[in-house]
Amino acid sequence: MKTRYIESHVLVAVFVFSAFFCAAQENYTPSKENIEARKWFQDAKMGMFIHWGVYSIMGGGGEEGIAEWIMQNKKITVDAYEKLPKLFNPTEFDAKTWVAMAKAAGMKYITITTKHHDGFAMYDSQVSDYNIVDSSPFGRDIFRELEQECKKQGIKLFAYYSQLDWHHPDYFPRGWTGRHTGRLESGNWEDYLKYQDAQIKELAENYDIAGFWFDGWWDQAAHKEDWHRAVDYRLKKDQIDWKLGRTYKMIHDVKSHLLIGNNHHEAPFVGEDFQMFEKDLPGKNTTGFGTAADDIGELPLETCETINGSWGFNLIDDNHKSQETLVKYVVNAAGRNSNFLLNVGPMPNGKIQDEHVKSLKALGKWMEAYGETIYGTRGGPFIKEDAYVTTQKGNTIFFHVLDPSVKEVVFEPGARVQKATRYDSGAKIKFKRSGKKTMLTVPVKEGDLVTTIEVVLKKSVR
Ligand code: FHN
Repeated sequence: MKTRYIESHVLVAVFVFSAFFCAAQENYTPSKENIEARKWFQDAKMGMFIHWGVYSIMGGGGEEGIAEWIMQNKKITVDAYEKLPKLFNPTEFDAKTWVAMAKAAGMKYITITTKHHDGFAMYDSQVSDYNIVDSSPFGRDIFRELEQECKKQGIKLFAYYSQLDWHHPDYFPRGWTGRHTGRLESGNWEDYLKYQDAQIKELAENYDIAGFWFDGWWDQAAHKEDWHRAVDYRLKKDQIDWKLGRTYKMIHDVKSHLLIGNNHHEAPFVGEDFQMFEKDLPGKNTTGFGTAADDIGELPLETCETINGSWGFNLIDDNHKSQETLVKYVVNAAGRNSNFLLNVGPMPNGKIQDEHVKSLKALGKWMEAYGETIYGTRGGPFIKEDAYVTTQKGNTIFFHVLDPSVKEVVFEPGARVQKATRYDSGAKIKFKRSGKKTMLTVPVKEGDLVTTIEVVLKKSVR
């Protein structure tokens, strides 16, 4: 099947307008609505990430560590890969079930792949027929169905969109991936950007979304055959110009409240509204390709992590994270003023696998009991790596003790401690002052995943 792409003269119209203003992006000032959206985002604290596409049919090919990267890792050509959409018929997909599951887990938004690196659109794109409505037997716009269901159930929807594209003939020069797809070694980069922006524009205009989660910029940041050498991909040499300013300006002109984040693993670029960290708490960079501590900007933060070891569905990946691990991730993120975006990779039949339904329910149980210590808070003033973190709301500080061997916490509150209690039972906790310091006794109980103490100060401190 040869894919129909919209004629370039139509795209020029999109581009002439936005190109003229691209410089203006450098002076980006978020609108009042955008600032309000950022506050909502920071209060929301937790979302569900969903990696779902025709790659889910392959289930990772029986190999750990790949799922949505199967086209790259197994060097599948475009011609071969285009057979997959014809097999994609997720008859058990039900937006109501997914949204209800996210809500019950304590999530306030969903971020789903509208197009991953394979180039296949999981929404009814008018720009290319390489999409779920025009090119699969399923023929339904799952993004529209999720948009409608999110509105009904009162949570927000974000669009993950991969700038990297292993299918489009004009994604040229190639980056350090997508070099075994059988495409001609030629193409027009500007035409690809027009195509990319036309899809982004139709998502922004035609769907009621809260923002964009971009990915794939890093592919052009370095021409490396070997992913593992990409750690030096911050090298600025021979970098292709993504003209992000033009894209961001176009989005904010369509709807100024849309929140833009880009998983480029660099410090935030002008025009972005939140900063994400992949498989890491802000600035930890345990992955090696992440964002270093000194690159944490002033924007709202979001950490994303897989519920097992894979983003897309992987048949043999049984590294399912425990309830304790997930709860501690939420708490550690919130303690560092960051949201937590937890990923599931649904199966090709449209269902989320049982192990992850169970994990989400367990997380929701904790959030139901302790959500008040997370939602609407900001990172607290006290933290001791692996021992405890704090979240804060006004003059109340929640100490989340992560290590059960910690029996006391000593801190300088900066204001008089009026009350200290176990959050769950309200049982008073002994504390004593010594000079500027206060010492809290930590009443760890059997079964605590995290021991949360509520400390009320005479006045708010930062
Ligand atoms: O290559 C993608 C990967 O498939 C996945 O989408 C993650 C999610 O954060 N982002 C890229 C890897 O950095």
